[in-house]
Amino acid sequence: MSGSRPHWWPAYIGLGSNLADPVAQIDSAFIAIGNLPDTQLVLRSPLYKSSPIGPQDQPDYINAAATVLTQLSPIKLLGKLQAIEKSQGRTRGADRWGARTLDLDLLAFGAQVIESSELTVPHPRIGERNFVLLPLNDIAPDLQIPGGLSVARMAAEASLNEPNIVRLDP
Ligand code: A4P
Ligand code: MG
Repeated sequence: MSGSRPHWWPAYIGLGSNLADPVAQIDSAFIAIGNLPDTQLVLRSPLYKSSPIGPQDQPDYINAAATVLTQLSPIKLLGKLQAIEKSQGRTRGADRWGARTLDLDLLAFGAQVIESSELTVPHPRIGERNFVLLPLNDIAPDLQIPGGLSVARMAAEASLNEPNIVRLDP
């Protein structure tokens, strides 16, 4: 029966790093995401370099985005992403928005809206952040953020200067 077939959900992941060779951290994270069980890495965006939002006494970030298809539940996928962060040396300090080797945010999961103590989807700060919107727009411009606009519309309305951002890949 088709009802018992596992469902493949499209999910969108934001990647960020500003410690310990950020370009290598993002490359490793793409590989790790591609190796997740019951998950296919479909698209990876170009890399962007951006000045930090939050505390300014930290290095510039490398940011990117990924599209996956997954049979995992949102909370299982979040757990797997946190395990990748941990395996790449992420420690969680008291510093909000402080420097980190790897940050993996679940930006959107199909058309689902989730508000639990562990997970908020869509990620609440997508629309405020050019370092999320520009790479996401490269791979999913037509994605409709539940409760919001398309990624292309949001990217067109995003500030290109706050923070300063430049695409590294062609
Ligand atoms: N959590 C809830 N919803 C989600 C979600 N959709 N995706 C919970 C991921 N996690 C989610 O996350 C804290 C808790 O959020 C998790 O335990 C999870 O249960 P965290 O990764 O430990 O904390 P964080 O990343 O420091 O917090 P936050 O608010 O997610 O930070 P952001 O928004 O990711 O900002 N500047 C530039 N230029 N580029 C950056 O990438 N990143 C940050 C971090 C600051 N400034 C930056 C950048
Ligand atoms: Mg995070």
